[in-house]
Formats: sequence, C-alpha cells, structure tokens
Amino acid sequence: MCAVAVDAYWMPFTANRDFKKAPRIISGASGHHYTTSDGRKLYDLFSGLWTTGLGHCHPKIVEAVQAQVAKLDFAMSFQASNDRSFELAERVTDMAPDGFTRCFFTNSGSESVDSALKIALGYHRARGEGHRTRLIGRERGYHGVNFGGMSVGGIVPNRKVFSANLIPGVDHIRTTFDLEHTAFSRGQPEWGVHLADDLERLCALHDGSNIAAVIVEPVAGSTGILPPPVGYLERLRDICDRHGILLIFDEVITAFGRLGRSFGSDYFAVKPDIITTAKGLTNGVIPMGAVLVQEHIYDAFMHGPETMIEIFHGYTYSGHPVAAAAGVAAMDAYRDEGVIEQAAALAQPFEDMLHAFADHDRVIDVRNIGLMGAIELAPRPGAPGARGLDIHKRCFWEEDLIVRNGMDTLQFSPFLNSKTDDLEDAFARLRRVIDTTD
Ligand code: PXG
Repeated sequence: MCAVAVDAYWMPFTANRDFKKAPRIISGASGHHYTTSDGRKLYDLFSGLWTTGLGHCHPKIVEAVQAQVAKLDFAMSFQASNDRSFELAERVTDMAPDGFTRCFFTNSGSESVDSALKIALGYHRARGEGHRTRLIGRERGYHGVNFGGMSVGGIVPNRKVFSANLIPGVDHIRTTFDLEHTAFSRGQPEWGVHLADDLERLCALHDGSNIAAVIVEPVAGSTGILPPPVGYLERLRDICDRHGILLIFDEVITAFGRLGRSFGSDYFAVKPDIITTAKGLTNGVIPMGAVLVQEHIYDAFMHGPETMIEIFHGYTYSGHPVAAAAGVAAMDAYRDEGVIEQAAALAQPFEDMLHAFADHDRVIDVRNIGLMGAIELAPRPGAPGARGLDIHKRCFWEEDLIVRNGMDTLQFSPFLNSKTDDLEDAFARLRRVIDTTD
C-alpha cells in the first residue's frame, strides 16, 4: 500500500493511470542509491534523469545550498543580479571549450534551447542578416518541450498533438538511426557520415543564406542514444561554415562529463557557436540551465546605444542565487574530484557490460558512447513499449534497480564516479529481468 496520496499530481511524461495503480515513489537519496517511500534502497542506473552524475545529495552541494538559502534567497535578476550568478558564469565559461566566454542563465534545458534559438535569430539580425530566419533540427532530436524546442525537435509523439502550432520556418535533417547499417556498433558508427549532407539539400532548397541555425544533440540522447557517425559532426560544422549558418550543440545531456570530457564539443573536437546546457550544471539539485556562446555571438549584440537592453529575453529566475550556489559547488566537484577522468576510464568496461547483451534473442541493438548506453529490445507484436515498461517496473519492484525505458529502448546513464562492481551487479540483475520477461 502506498502511504502518499497520489491523485492530485498530474505527472509529466508518465502514464498517470497505470502509475497510480502501483506508485513508484522515491523519498530519499544518498550517493548512488535512492530510498523508496516503503523503505527500500534502489541502485540508480540513470543518475536521476541524466542529471546527477556526481551522485545524490553530494555533501558539498548540499552545504552550499543550505548556506546560500539562509544568506540570500532571491535578488532581482533584471538590471541587477546576485553575486553568485556572476561567480557561476565565470566558472562555467572556464570549464567550457575555448572561446565560450559568455553565459546566459535559464531554469531548464527547454528554456536553454528556446533561448539559444532566439539568440541565433537576434545575432543575424544584429549583423544585418535579418533574412536568416529558418531553423533546422533533426529527426528524432529532443530539444525540450517549449514551442521552439518542440518545433526543431523530431520526436513524433511530442509533436503530434501540437502539429498545427509548431513554429514556422523549421526543417529537419534525417536521423542517423539505421539498424541495418549500424546495429551493435561500439561507440560511433563507421557508417553514416553522408547523412550530414542532408543539410546541403536544405541549403539548396531554401538557399543557405536564409538559414539562421542548425541545432543537434552531439549524441541524440532521449530518443535512445544515437552516437554520431564518424566524421558526421565535422561535416555539419563544415557545411554551416560554408553557408554562414550557426551551429548549436544541445549539450543538456553531454555537458559536464557524461562522455568522459567536460563537454561533448571537447570529446568530438568540433566546436559549435552556441552550447545549451542544464541538468549537470547543478548536478540536478536546483533547476537551472545555461546557454554558452562564443565571443563573436555576444559581440554582435553590443553595438546599439549603451543604455539600451541588448536582448529582450530572460527569466525571473535567471541566475537564481541558490541555483548558482549549487552550480558553483558542482563546478568545484567536477574540478577537484577527478570524476570526469573516472567517467572516461569507466567507458570501456561499461561498453563491454552493455554489449554482453548482444547475444540475447530479444535484443536488436546495443549502442554506447562515454557513459551513455542503450539496449534496444524487439517490441512485442502489437504492443510497442510494453516490454520496455514491464522491464522498468520489474527492475524497480523485484531487483531494486532504476532502469529507464523509452518505449522498448532501455537507457543507461551511470554516475560519473560509479564503481565497476556496482555496475556489474546492476547489469546482472537486469539480465535476470530481461531473461524472464516475455
Ligand atoms: N535538450 C536535451 C538534449 C535534453 O536531453 C532537454 C533539452 C530539455 O530539458 P528540460 O530540463 O527542459 O527537461 C533535454 C531533457 C530521458 C530524458 O529519459 C531526457 C530528458 C529529460 C527527461 C528524460 O532521456 N532530456
């Protein structure tokens, strides 16, 4: 029996009626485990929701938040700001790839994406190229749920109901997903660089001079972990350069160590013009996002009268002091605790553990890069998603394990500082469940 009343809460991205029959409720966390409302301890194979790579309730972040909320709870964020927001902007730009010198704060990944799209449009207009209005996303991309991000996104169920109201002037390049050519690739698939040429097709269709920006996740995450084909991101960068198009990397998942480097841009050695972040910025402790831009983007806005606001955009909670304090403590941890190096060292054992599932007769693909991994299961005939959801629930109830499922794709986002033994144990538990689920 569940001790908590669950009716009033309309849960996001959840089958509410099914969930409420047997609620899965978390009431505590520490390190690599959650505690459930009925007192069980669960190992978290998803680091929150890609958020909490440093582990739950990191003592220094907890301490920083407690101290900050007692000292300055909130300060106006327009035409003045709190000391911590400036401090965090310095720290994030220090950690970011070279050239990313400016940081705009938001409260989530979705807000970071919509902010980045607006910055891209404003940038072109400020430089006298206001005709560059078109935005390009990619099929199966996930860029959050606000109207801009939903429109450049390519997740069909997220778009379906809102189809007529998506923002105009958006096209999509093809997804890199292709089981026939890439199934069971370890890391980046060798096949698929030519898919980047789809951007040339759209440049030919619209004339590249009308395109403002292309946004992609360096590794498509939410849709089920699609690492970019070898050479693909480099080619996108090259096409953008030739047509004067801004390249935006949505690094809401890949920033802050997930690939064993500070940013995905570092890992792939491809530099976009704008990077969107959230999640790991505060280790998920307080909601916050940030848009990082190269100096030339910021510069373009700095030419009007000095007393005039340069971009009419921002949030009441941009740079919130308590979130910023959490962010500074997270930056300290990334810098001082060797976790990003640990993540890099874990990538190979993690890959081996995942690919050990390749021989299973229900597994149709295994994908991985850094500490992002997916096992794709064949759907049950006539019931797509049912097998994945059953496995998620059975892991929760029977194996004390958090495994995220996106339909029939099981997704893994271990802690940056996971212990190899814990991962081995977790995957052994998962195997028991997969073996015995129809
Ligand atoms: N961009 C990317 C690349 C994301 O992964 C967002 C934007 C939106 O962030 P907010 O903070 O507005 O939710 C995301 C979020 C999953 C999962 O299971 C992924 C996300 C959120 C929840 C679940 O893969 N990504």
